[in-house]
Order: sequence, then C-alpha cells, then structure tokens
Amino acid sequence: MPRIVEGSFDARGLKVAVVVSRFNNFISERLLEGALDALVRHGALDEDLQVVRVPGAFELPAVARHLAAMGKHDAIVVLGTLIRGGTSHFDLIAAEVFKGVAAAAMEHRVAIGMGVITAETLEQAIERGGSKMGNKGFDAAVAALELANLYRQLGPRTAP
Ligand code: INI
Repeated sequence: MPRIVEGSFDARGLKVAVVVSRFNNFISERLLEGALDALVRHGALDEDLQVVRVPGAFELPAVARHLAAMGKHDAIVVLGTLIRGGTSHFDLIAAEVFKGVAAAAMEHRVAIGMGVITAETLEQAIERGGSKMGNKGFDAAVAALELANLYRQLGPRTAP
C-alpha cells in the first residue's frame, strides 16, 4: 500500500489571513462571509484570523505576496470578484491576478486558497457568491486549510 499524504481541514491553531477586494463589494462580502464561516466551522479562532481589505482584484496578488513574505500565516485566502465589462480590462486584470497569486504561493511556499470569481455576467457572479454554484469563498478557505495541513505533513522545507 502506498503511503498517502494529504492535509486535513482542521483549522485549530492555524493563523489565517483573508485578503478581500472591495470592488463589486456586494458579491465579495458574500465570499468573505463564506470564507470566515468555513474557517470558524473547521475550528479557527477569531484571534487567529486577520481580514485585509484592498481596493480591487488587481491589488490582491501584491498584498498576498507581502503577507506570504511576512511568514506569519499558515494560510492565506484571496477573495475578489471580476465581472466582464465591454473592454479588455477584465482579461488583463484576471490574468495578472491568477498568475500573481500563484507566483506568491510558489515563491514563499505558503498555502493560498484562490477565491476570485471571474464571471461573464452579474448573474454568474451571484451564483458563485453563495447561491446556485455554492460559495467560492468557502471553497477557497477549505482548500487553504487542506494545503496548510498538507505542508505540515510534508515537513519543513529545505533550501530553494
Ligand atoms: N476590480 C475588481 O476587483 N473587479 C472588477 O471587475 C474590476 N473591473 O472590472 O474593472 C476591477 N477593477 C479595479 C482594479 O482591480 C484596480 O483596483 C484599479 O485598477 C486600481 O488599481
């Protein structure tokens, strides 16, 4: 039998930062509620949770990277809502956000859960902010917990 290594969803004792953007706030606040609900329901303590607000999705990767570099959190959850408009703005921002957050996670080897919605329409965004398609903030928080516990299981990192 192979030895299977996987992370639990246990949030007890984990320090978690949630970075959330204010743009399209009416959806992003639902994502934040979902993420905090997931963290608390899996055992996180309020005093171990930090919510960091940024203006828009474009600012998420830089702040996630800053937090990752600080090395004070076991996990980071990134939340925001991008809704396509009539120009190429959406595509430009979306590409940078996803690439930037992935780069921060890899550079600092910290557990990051990605809860940025990219929606073609407002309806799609609403569906992903706690209705038909679930709550992507909740899902991202659970993924971050699993990854944080996985890193613990895998053991300390060695040289780059
Ligand atoms: N920011 C978002 O979070 N979602 C969007 O849909 C969005 N659109 O479409 O423009 C958006 N733009 C703002 C951007 O993220 C920056 O905050 C802004 O450019 C200031 O740097």
